[in-house]
Amino acid sequence: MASSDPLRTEINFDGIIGPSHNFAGLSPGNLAATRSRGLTSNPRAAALQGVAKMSANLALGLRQGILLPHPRPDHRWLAGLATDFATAPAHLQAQAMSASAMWAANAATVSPAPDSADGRCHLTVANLATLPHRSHEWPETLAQLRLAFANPAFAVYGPVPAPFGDEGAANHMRLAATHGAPGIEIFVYGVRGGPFPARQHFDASQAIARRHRLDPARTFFVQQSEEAIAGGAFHNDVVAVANGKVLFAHEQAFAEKDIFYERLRAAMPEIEIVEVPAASVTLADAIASYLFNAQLVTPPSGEMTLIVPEEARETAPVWNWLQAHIAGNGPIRRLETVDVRESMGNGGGPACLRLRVVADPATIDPRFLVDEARLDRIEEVIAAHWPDAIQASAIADPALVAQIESARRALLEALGIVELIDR
Ligand code: SUG
Repeated sequence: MASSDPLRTEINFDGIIGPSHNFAGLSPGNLAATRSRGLTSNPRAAALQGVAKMSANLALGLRQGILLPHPRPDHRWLAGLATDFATAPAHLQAQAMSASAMWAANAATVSPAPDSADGRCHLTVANLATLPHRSHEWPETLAQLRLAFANPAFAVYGPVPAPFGDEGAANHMRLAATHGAPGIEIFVYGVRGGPFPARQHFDASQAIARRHRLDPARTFFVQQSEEAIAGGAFHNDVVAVANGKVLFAHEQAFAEKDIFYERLRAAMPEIEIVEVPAASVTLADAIASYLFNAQLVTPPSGEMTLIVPEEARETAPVWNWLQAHIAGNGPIRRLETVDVRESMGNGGGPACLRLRVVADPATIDPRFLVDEARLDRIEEVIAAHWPDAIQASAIADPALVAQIESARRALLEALGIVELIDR
């Protein structure tokens, strides 16, 4: 196992919110997306909100990367179904148009180099096999990962085979003294979710841990509670998040949590488990506000910071709990709020929009890293090309499709990532 490396830092890769962002209500068990079904979306505003979040993260001193919108509609996927966009039935049109690749936490599971027996950073693209509109993301995601992480410091893998559902980093947490030190990796899987699907399967999580050559003594598998999934926590990152030696979770996040916490404490005595009791914040309020779908980060100042959506401020019990924690002696020292309302309308908070990779930035294709100047350029392209609004009933409009396709092309050209244009 590799030892701690000061060159390794955490980079958040945010999915740029694509020009086809719309509210088709394609995710059963995702209460926000179901509520938004049929509403008019605002792709331009959505993407600008995403850029503003990245810009705020840069201002905190964090490293920032990007993943790119996928080609939509996905003609290749439709061809595999022996149809095309103009003649496909409405449900396939909607599934082919989804901008769901924006939620980069579902792009892959990442095991940083210090955790792996071979000293490389391992990434397994998520198969997202449970829901049709997400099941066709992986080939394009894999192409992007293979470009961004082409350096031999990385090992990039194809998906775990279906039917073993895998939704990537949204169901994976890492605890480590510092980012560059060997960590503990936690895989959270679902078995039952009341009326809703359990999207992360145990066998998929186990396959990834084997593939990434993780130390079994430092790898944990824990079941997400049925009540959490049934309550709308379709991914673990809706009810828990980890950073450094802190695990921040809702009391009802895990099945058999006492045994889990005991085993974690034995493996990492310095762990700080910050549990929010249901008596202070109900599961329903935690899910509605996305309190835990926050970015828990350590900026260079060392002050552990929780980046929550505006909705957390607007939910009184959640905001009260956060204020009390900050006023007390807890490990989270600072709060930041971000406005990602358009993404939230589809159940995607600040943490859903990013994939964390611990690596030496010098080993990453620089076209996938951003500074303020590059974000300005991205903002210009979005302002000039992204549709202002999409009515859920009008996603098959040929003029809209043409605008969405040329918008993506304009972005890839501006960023010089031309390999992806006609992949
Ligand atoms: O898979 N929503 C996404 C939200 C993903 C959030 N990601 C994390 N929790 N990490 C999902 O349910 C709705 C899109 C639609 O209905 O068009 C959607 O796919």
